Amino acid sequence: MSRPYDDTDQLAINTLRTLAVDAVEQAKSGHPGLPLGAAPMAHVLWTRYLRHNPANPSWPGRDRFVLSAGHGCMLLYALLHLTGYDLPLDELKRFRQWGSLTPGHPERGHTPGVEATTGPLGQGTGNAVGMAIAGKHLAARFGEAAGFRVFALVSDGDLMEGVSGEASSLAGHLALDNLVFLYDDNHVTIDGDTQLAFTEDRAARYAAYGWHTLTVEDGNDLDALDAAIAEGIAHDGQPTFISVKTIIGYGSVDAGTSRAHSDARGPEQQAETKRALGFDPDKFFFIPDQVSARYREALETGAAEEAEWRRETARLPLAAELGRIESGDIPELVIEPFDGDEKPMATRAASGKVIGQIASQVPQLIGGSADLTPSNNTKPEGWEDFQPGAYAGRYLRFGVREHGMSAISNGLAASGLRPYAATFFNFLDYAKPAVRLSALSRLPVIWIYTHDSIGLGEDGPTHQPIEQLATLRATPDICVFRPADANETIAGWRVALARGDAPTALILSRQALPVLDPERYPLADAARGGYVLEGDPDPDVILIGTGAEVHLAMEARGLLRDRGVSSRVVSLPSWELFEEQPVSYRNDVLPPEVAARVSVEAAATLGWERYVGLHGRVIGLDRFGASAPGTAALEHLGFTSGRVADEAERVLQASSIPSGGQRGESES
Ligand SMILES: Cc1ncc(C[n+]2csc(CCOP(=O)(O)OP(=O)(O)O)c2C)c(N)n1
Repeated sequence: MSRPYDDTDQLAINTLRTLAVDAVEQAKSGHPGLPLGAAPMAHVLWTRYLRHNPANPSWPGRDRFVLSAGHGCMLLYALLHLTGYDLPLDELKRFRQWGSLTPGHPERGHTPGVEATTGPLGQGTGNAVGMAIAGKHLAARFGEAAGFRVFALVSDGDLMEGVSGEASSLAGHLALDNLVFLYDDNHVTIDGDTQLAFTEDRAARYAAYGWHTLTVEDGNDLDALDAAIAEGIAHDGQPTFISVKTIIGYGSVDAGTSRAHSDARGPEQQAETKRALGFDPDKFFFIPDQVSARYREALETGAAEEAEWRRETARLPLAAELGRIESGDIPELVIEPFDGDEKPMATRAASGKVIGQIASQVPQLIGGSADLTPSNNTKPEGWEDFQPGAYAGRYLRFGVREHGMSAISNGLAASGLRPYAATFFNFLDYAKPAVRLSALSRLPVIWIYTHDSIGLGEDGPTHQPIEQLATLRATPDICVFRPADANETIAGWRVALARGDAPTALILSRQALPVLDPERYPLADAARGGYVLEGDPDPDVILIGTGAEVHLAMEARGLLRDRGVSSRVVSLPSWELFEEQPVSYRNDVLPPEVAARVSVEAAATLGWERYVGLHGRVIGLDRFGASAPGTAALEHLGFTSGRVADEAERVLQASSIPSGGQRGESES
């Protein structure tokens, strides 16, 4: 410890507290309890240990601070304002208001200095683990100076959520000693005391995960907090978990009770709390000069630390490659197309081959699978596993932890790497909260979901996705791409890597699919989301498919031709990309005057009306699948070219009678 803690530190802590109280009162909503209890640990960390430069929030060498208990965000906003980030006091006064930089929970990319979007409890723990992996990885690949440390403030709610167990277990296994959790152990959640539902020994749980554990008995004891944080940072070979015993709502009349957790407590309590903390109740958003000066020291120390870091990293042998990673730029990709005379190939297998080709081309690529590596085809030859003592490895063994994997991947992406993370499509349900946050935070994670339909076969309805495509398509800001063959898979990977500011989900088949001849079909147009694969310029009927079902549409076209019906096959691997195209292009692909349309996709029908229109038919699946060989499951559930052709003829007949939309039956 350099300088003893003094009255200014105490005043600074109470400034954090009163800013939170005033902001919550002004907004008439929010969560004052956590800031009041946890302000001392945050103060010690931010003034003595956190390496950051408020003038440059994106300095790659900075330490990361994740407020996993995002509801306590006024604590973070106060720290960001006071230490000199571009967050004026007026923004604190506009806490939770339309258009402010201080939303109700922290949003990465919205507020300078916010590292992770948190609020859904538990997510921040996984993000922090992902960041710690990134820090270890960069240090091992490029030299110590390229790494960084990660601190997370976590609450009871964070630790109750399963995702924290998944992520923390992996962090312990990986011995991430650049990671420190500060646990706000205040024994209170919304319903009351943690005795109601959360009584395990948290420190013992973390010790069992392989973490170094420490306890601070009094969350207001600055020396004890300082010593614990210093020990956590210095401790080698394990992440550190510090239980800090705090009092929720410290200083307020509701201190120590669940009443202090949230909500404005009214002007009287506001005044009383401020008085108890030694502040004038009639001064609002008051920041004493000496407090301001103390926090603003971060600007000077931060600038010096960043300058030193720049000198050190410039001397690293692979400084140029590190610079490329930090720039976020992706090089021009060289990917060999698949030949038309190639044997049928599952798109998951094609994806594996693409990863094999790009692994050495994209320095920021890192990835893995939730224990399905041989099925997801995600490990490129030559990549080592990321393991303790082998942190330069780029292949991540996430274990059977889909949710943890996904929250961790968000942390990797937030650290400037380009992660991919894989599992069976159906297990998106185990990962969804983090996938949603990748979209909300605009993190360019590449989600790889294989075994994309009932076509996966024998594993049966427990493993066969139905509603997952609709779920993802309904999620804003994520690009969903379901390629029809190996060459469309290349297009999908190109799209995913080019999207540097949003996630992409590649939806891949387990079963082998014919490889379309790139000499014959305009397969690169798949990157536009939808295109005419083949067919007549002036068709009677349009057949639209995605993924494996595109091949059914192609076969159906042959059947229709034999019956004297002209048709066009449109492959529509990505609704989102197609919607981004100019209307003229979309009208070329799906001419408005052709009302006779049939879509075919082995998934929930929801939403397809937008492409087939009122007179079209949607061939899909609004029931669960069944255990059988994939070809049998598809056939029994109505996915045959004969069915597609029949529906097309029916639609043609019906389209001459304007009788409203009709949905195809799910089963034949
Ligand atoms: C996934 C999720 N479930 C529920 C909530 C609603 N919620 C907000 S805070 C909270 C619990 C608060 O307890 P704790 O985490 O200990 O925070 P503290 O009361 O100490 O501020 C809950 C259930 C949430 N934010 N995220």
